[in-house]
Amino acid sequence: MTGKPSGTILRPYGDTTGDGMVQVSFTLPMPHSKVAEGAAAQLAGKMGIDPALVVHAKPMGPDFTFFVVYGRVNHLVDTSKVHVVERDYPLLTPKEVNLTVRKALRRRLVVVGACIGTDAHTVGIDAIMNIKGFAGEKGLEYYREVKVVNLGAQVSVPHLVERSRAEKADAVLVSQVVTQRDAHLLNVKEMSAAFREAYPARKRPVLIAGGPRFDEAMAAELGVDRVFTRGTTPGEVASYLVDEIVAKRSSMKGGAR
Ligand code: B12
Repeated sequence: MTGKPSGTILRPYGDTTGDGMVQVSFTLPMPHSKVAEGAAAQLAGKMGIDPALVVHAKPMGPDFTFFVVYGRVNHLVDTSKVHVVERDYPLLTPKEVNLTVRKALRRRLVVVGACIGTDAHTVGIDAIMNIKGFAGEKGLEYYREVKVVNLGAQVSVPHLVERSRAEKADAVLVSQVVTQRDAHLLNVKEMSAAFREAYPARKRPVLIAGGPRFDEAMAAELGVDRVFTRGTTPGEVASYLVDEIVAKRSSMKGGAR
């Protein structure tokens, strides 16, 4: 094997193409010592990294040590067997979004958003919803034909359902950043179940979950229509909403209400 990518089969690369070198980091619950560094190398070995070089070890308080390990793996990656969720809707400009909503719905599209459960990480949902936006794009508040109701942090599911009903929401956007004990998954499942119970199937708002540690392929499992993850921009969300609500659903529901 020359190390050169052959077709869809790849090796990772550190110094020379295809040399198999990777870098990983982790924390062990033990004070920093030579034994701790040996333990880190042992773990890396068990992960298939051979040889494994501990290139960084830093005490994290008296009882923990953080490591960076650099070394070679022999695994190959087959890109033809990778499954990802590709964007299946056209990216629209704010002008196109406004025009399409106005023409098709003849009213503003209503979006209700919140961080649910105990999660107080609002920066992500604010990046999508608030006018200041993200990555050079303005948030949904900037879109004239989108009414944005951002409920903020630590919103309970019953309150979210109640506000969505009161606002006649077309879409509900929830953010989950904390993943401890799978809180993000459990909270989103609870949310989607509550919406299914509260609405007849055809009247239910589009449900979107977002946050940095979601897997986009989990939408069905979580009971939502779409999952957005790291690096999402407001324009992607607006374009998805138009595609889902205007193009796919308004024919079912009857656009104006
Ligand atoms: C800022 C921050 C805080 C701030 C939050 C302030 C606020 N108003 O949001 C404060 C200080 C309050 C905080 C508190 C805590 N935090 Co904190 N925090 C962070 C930090 C540094 C940055 C998060 C952030 O703002 N990212 C920027 C935004 C723009 O990115 P984003 O959230 O990924 O959002 C993007 C996408 O994911 C997506 N997206 C996100 N949501 C949604 C929703 C929808 C609908 C859509 C479409 C898209 C979308 O779009 C966004 C733009 O692309 C992270 C570490 C890190 N570097 O990520 C830790 C981190 C998230 N926090 C963490 C923890 C543990 C906590 C605390 C529990 C700490 C403590 N012991 O008290 C508390 C929990 C408080 C609570 N009740 O939730 C951990 C979570 C670990 C885990 N496994 O869950 C992290 C990862 C730090 C770490 N490495 O340990 N935190």
